[in-house]
Amino acid sequence: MSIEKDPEINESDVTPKEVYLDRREFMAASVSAAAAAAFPALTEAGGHGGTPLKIDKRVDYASKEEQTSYKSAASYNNFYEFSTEKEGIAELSKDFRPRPWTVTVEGLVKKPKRYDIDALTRLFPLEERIYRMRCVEGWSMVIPWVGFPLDGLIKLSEPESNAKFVEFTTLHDPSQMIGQRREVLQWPYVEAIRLDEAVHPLTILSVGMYGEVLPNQNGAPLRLVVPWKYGFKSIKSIVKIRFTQQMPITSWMQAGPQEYGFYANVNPNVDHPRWSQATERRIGELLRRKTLMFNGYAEQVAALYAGMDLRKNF
Ligand SMILES: Nc1nc2c(c(=O)[nH]1)N[C@H]1C(S)=C(S)[C@@H](COP(=O)(O)O)O[C@H]1N2
Ligand SMILES: [Mo]
Repeated sequence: MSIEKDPEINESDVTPKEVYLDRREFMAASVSAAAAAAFPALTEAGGHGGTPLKIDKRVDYASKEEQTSYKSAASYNNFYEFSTEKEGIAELSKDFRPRPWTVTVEGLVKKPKRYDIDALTRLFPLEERIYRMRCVEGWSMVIPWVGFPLDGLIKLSEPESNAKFVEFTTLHDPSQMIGQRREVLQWPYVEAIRLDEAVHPLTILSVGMYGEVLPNQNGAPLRLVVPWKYGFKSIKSIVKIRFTQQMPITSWMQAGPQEYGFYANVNPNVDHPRWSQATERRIGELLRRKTLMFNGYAEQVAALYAGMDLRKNF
């Protein structure tokens, strides 16, 4: 259906909607009708309101386990920059501005560069990756992320031979992120992984989920996803990626070194000092499940830690 005004059509042929909607409402209706026409599959399947992304490849890395509902993934969040209350973050982040946005790649690389987020995204084919995600607090979800392997950006950046770690930094802007007005963590939020973890094919930079651009509460416009590690490694709203020789001090190591180690690999055999990590509550399920070694990705990643004592390197 077209609700555009056609000069060939006289007033009596115009859809009645236009008659009773005021001009602003009418424009809004036209825009959503145009969006529906452009993306019929999404709206028929029940779209979520985010901008749909063009996806080149889809792979399920979660053994066909049921996906967490979009509603849960978008309304039960950890994002201390806004609040420590998981249910409050969607609302508190609704006016956050993820564009314009730049991401700086710096440190021990031959090709340091500042990227516009959309230019960066266009450099890589987008993939949908369905991953299990496990929070250190004991809950888990299955999320269809949209993104690209971090390895692609690392190759473009040409790390120096002495680069051993990759450090990520979240935006620091207390005017937009009201949780940053209190020192609940050291701001800005910093996370880091080893370079060999960063180039691992399971490690992605995500720009979307459920086929759409990332909602603010999930880390728009760019977040890391490392599915075999506790959720806090998957840093949100990244503005800087820095290559270093020394192991960086991350925000969580700084906040509680006995509780949050650098590696943070999901490990049911190594308890958090204050609780067991043997089981988890999958959001949407009643009974707890057993937590899997490396969150179920042991086959792909265990070799990265060969010979390491995972109790010491937690
Ligand atoms: N910048 C930033 N990134 C962050 C966090 C945070 O507080 N700030 N929380 C982490 C934690 S503890 C988890 S479990 C995941 C939650 O991601 P989700 O809200 O998309 O499920 O984000 C991680 N990334
Ligand atoms: Mo978490």
